Amino acid sequence: MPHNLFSLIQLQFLNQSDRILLSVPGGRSLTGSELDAETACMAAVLIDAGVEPGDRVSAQVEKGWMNVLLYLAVLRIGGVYLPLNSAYTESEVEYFLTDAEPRVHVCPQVRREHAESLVQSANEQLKVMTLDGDLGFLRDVFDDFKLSGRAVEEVVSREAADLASIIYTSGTTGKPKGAMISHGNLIANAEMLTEAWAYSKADTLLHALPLFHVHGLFVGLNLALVNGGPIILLPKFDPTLVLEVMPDTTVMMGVPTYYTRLLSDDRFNRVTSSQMRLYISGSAPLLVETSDSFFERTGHRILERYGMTETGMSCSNPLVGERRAGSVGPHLPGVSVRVMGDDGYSVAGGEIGSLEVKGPHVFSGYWKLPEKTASEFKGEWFITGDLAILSEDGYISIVGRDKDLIISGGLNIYPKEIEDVLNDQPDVLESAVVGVSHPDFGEGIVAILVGKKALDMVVLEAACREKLAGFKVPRRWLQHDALPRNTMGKVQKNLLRDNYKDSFTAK
Ligand code: MLC
Ligand code: AMP
Repeated sequence: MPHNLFSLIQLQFLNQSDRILLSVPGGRSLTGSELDAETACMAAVLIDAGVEPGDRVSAQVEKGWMNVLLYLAVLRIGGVYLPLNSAYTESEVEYFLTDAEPRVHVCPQVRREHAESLVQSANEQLKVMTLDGDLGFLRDVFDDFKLSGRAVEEVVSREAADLASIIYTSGTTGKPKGAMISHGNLIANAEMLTEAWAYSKADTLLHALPLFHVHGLFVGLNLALVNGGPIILLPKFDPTLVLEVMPDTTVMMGVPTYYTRLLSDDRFNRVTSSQMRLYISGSAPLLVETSDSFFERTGHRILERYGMTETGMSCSNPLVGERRAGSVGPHLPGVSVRVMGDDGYSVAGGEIGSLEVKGPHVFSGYWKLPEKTASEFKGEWFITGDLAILSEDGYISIVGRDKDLIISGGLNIYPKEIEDVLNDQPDVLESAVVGVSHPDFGEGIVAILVGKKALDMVVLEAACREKLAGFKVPRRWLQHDALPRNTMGKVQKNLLRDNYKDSFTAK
């Protein structure tokens, strides 16, 4: 059996050569044979740029069909795909390009100069290409290659353990870590989800998620591609566009914010959702209230699942059987889960403990960080950092986090990253960043600061914007004389969260 994920996807392209498998409303539609041929052409572009098996190719690009071709071509030639959130600032990107040392970085024209400046200082082998603009314009090279019939048809053979992707996730301490994800991990996860959700080529996926995180890339895109089901690829989550294409689709995946936004739109009703087979939610907790309102409005019970970058998907509510609101369901086929107490033993049903997972979908470690990797595994068990309860009948509920993490609109934000920027500002003595309930994003960010004098929050906000992606910038700013600390000297964030719990919800 071939271990390159692309080989499985290519089987579908070849078996359904005349069927449109990827379409962008108002843009291009590609059949199976076009996807195969154009991926081969993109593969030639990358090989021409010097990419060899095992080399990283990073991409901070706009979502679209070119982005899909780029991802598939990297897999095809045995490269390692490194997607970057389009909101990351230059200083955030600088870290990734220095740490991962990609051979090729694809970015927007406006970021080109900055990326090229890193060739001297950080990564001598880096070649920068853009999807828009002129110089080194990947699209132009691609079009030239297509016209002249240049393509690399070969699919590079890979072992299951060979890397397919590196995705950076931040952490409670230090810098972001690159999670190393193999072809075997991705294939195992796609197979589990196919079985659990009965996904098939009869499904059409409504794809509104970004392609730079696990949810949109490995859950959404991979699952549809491996099964040969058509994908309607939207540039982003826009309720008008989503409602327009919904009647032509059967499965939608989203973060809870997508579902609350749909519910607040009067155009969304039983008619728009009548063709739908399955709505799936994940990346952040889905409120019981949202699940119930959705059921009342559409007759569909959203299927909630749970996962993370390091593991892909681990748990899912069942397709057939009880989809329990407030729970992420039992473990997926082939996955083992356990809930551990502080004493190192698994806790009895109903008690809160630390969730650990094991299986063929679990990543192999953090890029260049063997010690960090070792500290997050107990043998083959990966410590997720989530707090959970396992019910007598095998359903997992995520009830909290053992990590200082905010999840806003499905995006993970580590307070430490923001606190580091704030603590570096001249008038700031110390800071604490917390997440509190937000009606749209689930959690919103509040910054509490202690200053040498009265602080100018506009200046602090600007400092954050310069260094951090917009979604990480706090939306409420407060100055305190001191931060509340316990006897160990640790900041009592629970008190701050409680004090400011109504920051975004107060009427
Ligand atoms: C954008 N903004 C956000 C935000 N997204 N603020 C907080 N949280 C977010 N998630 C801010 C921007 O900085 C900007 O503010 C303003 O909102 C408008 O930006 P936008 O891009 O136009 O926003 P919008 O299109 O409304 O995006 C919101 C969203 C999007 C919820 C649709 O964030 C989204 O698609 N989220 C999904 C993320 C995802 O794929 N998560 C999966 C991770 S994988 P300003 O002030 O800067 O201009 C994972 C594992 C698993 O977790 O289990 O799946
Ligand atoms: P990421 O690091 O971006 O992959 O995010 C993974 C984290 O998202 C997990 O560790 C959980 O904290 C959270 N998460 C994902 N799915 C769910 C869910 N259905 N319910 C609650 N939290 C979730």
